[in-house]
Amino acid sequence: MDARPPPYSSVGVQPPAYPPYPQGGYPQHPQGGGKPPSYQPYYIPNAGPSPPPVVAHHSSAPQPKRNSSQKRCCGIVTLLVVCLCVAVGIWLIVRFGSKFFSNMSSSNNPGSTSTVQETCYQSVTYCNGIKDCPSGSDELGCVRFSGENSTLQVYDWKDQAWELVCSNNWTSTFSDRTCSQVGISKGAFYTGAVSSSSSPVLLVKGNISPSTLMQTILTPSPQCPKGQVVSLMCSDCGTRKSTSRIVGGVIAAQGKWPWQISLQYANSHVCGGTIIAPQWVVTAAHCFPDEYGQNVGKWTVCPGTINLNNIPNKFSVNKIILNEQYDDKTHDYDIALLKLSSPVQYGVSIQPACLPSFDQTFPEGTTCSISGFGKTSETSTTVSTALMEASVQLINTDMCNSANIYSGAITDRMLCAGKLSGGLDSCQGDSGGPLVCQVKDRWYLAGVTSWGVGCARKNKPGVYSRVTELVQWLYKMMEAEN
Ligand code: 4AZ
Repeated sequence: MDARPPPYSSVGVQPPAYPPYPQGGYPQHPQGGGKPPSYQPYYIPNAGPSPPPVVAHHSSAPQPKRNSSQKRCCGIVTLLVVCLCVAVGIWLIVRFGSKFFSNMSSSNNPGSTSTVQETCYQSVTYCNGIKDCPSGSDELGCVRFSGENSTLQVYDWKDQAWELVCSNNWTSTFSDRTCSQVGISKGAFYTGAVSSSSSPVLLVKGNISPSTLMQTILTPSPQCPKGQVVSLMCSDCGTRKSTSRIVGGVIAAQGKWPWQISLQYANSHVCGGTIIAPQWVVTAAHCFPDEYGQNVGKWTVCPGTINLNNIPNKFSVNKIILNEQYDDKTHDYDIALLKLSSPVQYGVSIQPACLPSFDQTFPEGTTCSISGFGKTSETSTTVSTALMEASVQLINTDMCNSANIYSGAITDRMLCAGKLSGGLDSCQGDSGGPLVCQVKDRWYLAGVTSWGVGCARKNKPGVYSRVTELVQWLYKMMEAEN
């Protein structure tokens, strides 16, 4: 977290905090409707204490080994036969090779990076309760939450549209089942009914068991009989349970940002992250570069700490799920989800942040907060041992894309925040950490610290992954792990 005057030296785009900063220095469902998207994550499963280091990256099917020992053949017939065999071999590899090899890597190599690639060649009906694709990905991501009331929407396969759900006959069992469907299994936190004249809507029609998919027990209806729809929150998120006062300055008080974690590799802080559920942490995809980032067993998550020299809790990581669309050149889709080996216990120092609704807006100019253990100046060689915080303002994307700022590099999955005059920003080591905005009495994860040119420079604000654009991916991944 950099809160000093902008530097005069010139360094290029900050690379991710790699190699990790040892604490002492270096050694889609379309949002508005249409079909649900098919998300295909990279999975990095935990295979025990020391998974083998890995190699394969996205859809990199192992290349067939070339046979260099080609013997000299005398007869022209033998030569022709060999040529024919080679041609057939090449054709077979091109036609079936990548599928064959990618299947091998996902099923036979626990602990290695397996690309869960699923392609359904047959026609697929999304969200009708019937798993058309082998892993059932066509039935994932069929539930979402809308607006500040967090009204429930379910994708209706008949109308091929997202629809609100009437509160008639809705019970807490339905709420719990819905939350567990999106991967948050401790039971729903809040269910309410809000007025809506929306049309068409969905009505509860059937009974429910623990494995029922919500999309199978709802039926379209022109309107809600009582004009009320379900509003649902799956956790009591984004609030502080601490009574301690803020002391001022930029060092954060215990319990002020209870969703902040330190993500560590071999016990050194590398990135920040945000608790969103007892077993789930959101961070940045760029925290996991190929070379060693995929050694799941070396990563730990430290929640409830404001000082890296005093770590009260450490959790091992069970699975690292990188957004499959993450692009390390453009920083687009810079988001990852970590599944912890065991759930964290909420308390004064550990709380989840709220995930925003997919259509929640955080208007430009809103003052939000960033926190992290990142460098306190661009030229520093170490991260901060104390958790730092700063208030930043959300910056309009068109403005951020202007020629003197980031000239077009800001995609729809990004959000600029900071101070255009410089002096206040996130920095290396803050990556993956939270940009949270308070709405009423709750803090929402609006952004994930991602990149920027330098730190705290004039006209080079921090760039954050825009969570509203990625929240359906998060739910879908958690659902798939359920
Ligand atoms: C980084 O490399 C990083 N000034 C994070 C944030 C910013 C720059 C770099 C924004 O982790």
